[in-house]
Amino acid sequence: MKPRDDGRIVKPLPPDRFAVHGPNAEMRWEAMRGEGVLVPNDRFFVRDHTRTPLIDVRTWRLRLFGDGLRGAPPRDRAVEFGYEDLLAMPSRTLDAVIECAGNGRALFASQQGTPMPGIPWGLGGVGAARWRGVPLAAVLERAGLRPDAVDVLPSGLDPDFGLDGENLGRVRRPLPVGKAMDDVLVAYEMNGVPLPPDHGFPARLVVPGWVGIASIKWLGEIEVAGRPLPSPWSTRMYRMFGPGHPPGGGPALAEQVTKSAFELARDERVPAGRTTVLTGRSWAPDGPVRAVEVSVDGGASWRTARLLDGDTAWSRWSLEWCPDRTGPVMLVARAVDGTGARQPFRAEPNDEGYLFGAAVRHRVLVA
Ligand SMILES: Nc1nc2c(c(=O)[nH]1)N[C@H]1C(S)=C(S)[C@@H](COP(=O)(O)O)O[C@H]1N2
Ligand SMILES: [Mo]
Repeated sequence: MKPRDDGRIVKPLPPDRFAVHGPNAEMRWEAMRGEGVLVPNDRFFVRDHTRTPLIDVRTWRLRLFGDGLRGAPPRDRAVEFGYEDLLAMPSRTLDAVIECAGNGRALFASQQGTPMPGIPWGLGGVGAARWRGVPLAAVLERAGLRPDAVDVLPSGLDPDFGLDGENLGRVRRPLPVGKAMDDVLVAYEMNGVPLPPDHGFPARLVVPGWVGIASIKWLGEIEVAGRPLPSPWSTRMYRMFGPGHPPGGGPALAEQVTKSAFELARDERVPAGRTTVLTGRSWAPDGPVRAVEVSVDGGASWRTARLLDGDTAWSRWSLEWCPDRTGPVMLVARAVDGTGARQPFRAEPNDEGYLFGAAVRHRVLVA
């Protein structure tokens, strides 16, 4: 497949399914109405730092090196896995959400009056898919993981990333060995087909519950070390900076925050005097949400939505609503996570606009 002439994403991006921001494409939530739990590949959001590379699987290798492996192989004598090697290892299937740390960033402006720089994601920088692959733990063990290893540093095969005129090199971000050995997958399938180019073909990490940048696509190398392996994606980016945060910035972001989204277009028309079934989805970093509450009066009163799913990657919900008056209405949805915590009214501001976790306000027009 050839890349589109006008874009850096390979797959088609029809405007009824995606809002495009440079080399990134946001899922339109209204396109998920009536869909199953998982987001079809033709609707899944794309976040590319530069562009989608087209990788020849015959020459592709996943290479592991560093002093966190037995024998401390240097980069030029890395332990190698080919595509067929991965396919031959015992596989695991995992339904998981991948979500950009900046998902919801535009709501800092529209809902809290504090615009933040960066990709102006609405709430569509997220998706749930069925991933199949090999546990990262199995790959690390086969490569000879030492018990004193501390960090693994996966990096992608997409072009180097430049920021403010500086070349920061390959997109890469460290994972502590504890998380790497827990539930991380080296995925080669997405929803039953080989990973599409835009989502990391031939192999990517899937790091459940964590900010999307941890789930490195087009995996090429993994350094393993007995010391921390910082990268610009864990030091300069993907930390909380600004008032209310430690002077040099907070710790590297790891877990996401709980969110909810309506499967509605912005300013969608809703008929007056008839029952409409409002639908949406909620998700939390460490398991299913306990409840979802919806307000049809801007947050003055709340009703409990019906949860459609049990223990799934995210939870679909619905609520019947019969608006009796015409005019704009502010709908609000908030989830209660497994610990009993409710999404707050206000998200914690930070200079990069990460982790917008406040209850979403969604305007519709009753006509
Ligand atoms: N190599 C590489 N991996 C990457 C990225 C990238 O640009 N290059 N983007 C990251 C970010 S910021 C996110 S949110 C997710 C998005 O995954 P998706 O495009 O499959 O939805 O991939 C992550 N992995
Ligand atoms: Mo992201």
